[in-house]
Amino acid sequence: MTTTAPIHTSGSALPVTVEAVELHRIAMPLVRPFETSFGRQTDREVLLVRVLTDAGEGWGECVAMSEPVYSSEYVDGCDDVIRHYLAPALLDAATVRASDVAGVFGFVVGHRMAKAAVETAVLDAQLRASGQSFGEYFGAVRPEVDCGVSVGISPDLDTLLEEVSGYVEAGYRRIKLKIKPGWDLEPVAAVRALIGDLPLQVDANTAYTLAHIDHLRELDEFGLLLIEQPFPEDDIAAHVRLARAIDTPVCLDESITGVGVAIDAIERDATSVVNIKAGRMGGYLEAVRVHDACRDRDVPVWCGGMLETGLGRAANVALAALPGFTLPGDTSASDRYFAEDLTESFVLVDGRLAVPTGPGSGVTVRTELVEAWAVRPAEFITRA
Ligand code: NPG
Repeated sequence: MTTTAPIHTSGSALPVTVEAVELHRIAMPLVRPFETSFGRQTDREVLLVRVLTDAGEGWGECVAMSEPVYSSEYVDGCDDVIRHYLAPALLDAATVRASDVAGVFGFVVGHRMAKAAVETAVLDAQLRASGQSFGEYFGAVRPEVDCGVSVGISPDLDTLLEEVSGYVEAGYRRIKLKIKPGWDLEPVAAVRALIGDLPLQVDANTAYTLAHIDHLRELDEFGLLLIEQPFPEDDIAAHVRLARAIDTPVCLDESITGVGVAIDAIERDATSVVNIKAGRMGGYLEAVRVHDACRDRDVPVWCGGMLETGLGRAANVALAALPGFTLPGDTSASDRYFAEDLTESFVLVDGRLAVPTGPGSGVTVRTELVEAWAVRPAEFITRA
């Protein structure tokens, strides 16, 4: 067992009183379409949460997609649950630290992405007021993080190889390919031939069934870092069977909704690597707990991505600087996603992004862009 850095959930950070919650809905075009086994996206609709507190403001980004195709959550649903349940509960609570927020929201079942967005906004306000960065609060141990890039399903192999070549040239330290039945061995073989021994992994987003085990075993010859979430999220047992059958490490994403599931999946040998996404787990505090549990069990973790703007990316990069994040994350530079980012841009230097050091998220939301990119008027929720 290793000793992990404790999360600084109390100490000098003073609680804040939330006076209002604002919900902003924006849409940003992606620089190129992103196709997965669950659909194709050409732009990113984003729900942003801003909390106004007695100690200043804080921002959080909700990672839910427009439609419930990655998980059951989606933007309209998150908007609704925040407006009707989470924001009123937060406004009713006298004063809160970020570490209290999960308890305040405990009466709402699920809706982790919505909860994460609000908790992050409170954490941002709290840390801005106390002058501490997300990285310091989470227990970051490095000033910059190794970055990978996630490559969508392409219309053909030539297009795929051209896209991958660009990312290799840009300096990414790992390539991840989206796969599905009918788009797996061939693209993986072609990319492996192109990139030599640069780290390569694949992500199936639940597109396979147990009937594909023999087929998936053929991936073993490509020396992949891991295969991510081949089977449905609630089927841990299927992943145990695959892990026994193949040499490629199995990594869970969608299945890991918190520390309890993470420990269970590890103890059952369903996963030997874990993808950590704070939104999927209800917030960065739970994400740190999952990191700690994995580290205690010598299970490497890496930071997933959900096509975040610079706001969400700032928090992800801070998280990815924790000691157990030993594999490059889906924490790519701003220009991999957007022509213009919502905050200052994240720029890849030698395959790495710098961890923001300013208070809170360390980045500034460009409110003129929030206004310019709005797809509906902002909603203001105040105490009843
Ligand atoms: O770089 O942010 C990124 C995208 C990384 O592939 C990525 N995310 O399944 O992990 C995933 C996938 C995803 C994207 C999931 C969008 C849901 C929505």
